[in-house]
Amino acid sequence: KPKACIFDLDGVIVDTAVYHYKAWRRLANQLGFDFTETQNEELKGISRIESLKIILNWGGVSKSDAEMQELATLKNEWYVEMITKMTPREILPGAKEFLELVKANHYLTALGSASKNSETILRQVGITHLFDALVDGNKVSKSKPDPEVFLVGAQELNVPPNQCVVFEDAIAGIQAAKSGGMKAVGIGKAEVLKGADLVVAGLLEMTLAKLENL
Ligand code: B16
Ligand code: MG
Repeated sequence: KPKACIFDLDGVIVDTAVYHYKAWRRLANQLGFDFTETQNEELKGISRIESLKIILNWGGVSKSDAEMQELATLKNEWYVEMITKMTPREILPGAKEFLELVKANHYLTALGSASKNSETILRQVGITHLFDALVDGNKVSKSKPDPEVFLVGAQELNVPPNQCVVFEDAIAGIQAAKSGGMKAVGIGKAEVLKGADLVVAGLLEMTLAKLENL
C-alpha cells in the first residue's frame, strides 16, 4: 500500500500554463514571431531556460547565453505579475479536496514541480499547509524526465520510492516517476500519458480506493 503522494503543480493542481503561454508569447512577439497553443503544450513540465531555447528555435532566433538569461528574466517578471494575482478559485476541480482526503488518511504529501515560482503559487491559492515537503526548481537541477525532483521529494518525506505515487500531467513527468521506481497517475488523456499506472481526467476523479489499489 502506498504511503506518500507527490504532486506536480502546473496542470495537476492549478492551470498556470495559460499564464506561461501569455508571457512567452509576449516575449516571442517582441522578438518578431508567434507560436500556437498546440506548441505551448510541448513546454509543459519543461524548465524555464529549456522552454526559452525551444521557443527561440521555433522563431529561428539565436541568442547568446547572457541574452537568454535576460530574456528568461523578463518573461518571468511578466509571469510573476500574473501569478501574484491568482486566487483560491483557480485550484483545479477536486485538487484541494483530494489533498485534504489523503492527509486525513495519514498519507504524506509532497510537491514535485519544475517551477521556481511554486511557493508564490501555493501561497496565492492558499494550500501551502497541505504539503509535508516542497520540492521545486529551486532545489533540483535536473529536469524531468530525470527523476531527481521526485526522488528528493521521497527522501524529504522519508518514504521509499516504491511507496510513493506521483500525480503528473506531462509525459516527461510520468517518465520521471517511473524511472524513479514510483507509481504514476496521469492527469489527462490515456492516449497521451502512456506508461502511467492509471490515468484520470483530473483529481476530481481520484478516490482512496483507486490510490490504495495502485
Ligand atoms: P518557472 P510543473 C512547470 O511546472 C511548467 O509546466 C513549465 O511550463 C514551466 O516552464 C516550469 O514549471 C518552470 O516554471 O518559470 O516558474 O520556474 O508542471 O513542473 O509544476
Ligand atoms: Mg505539470
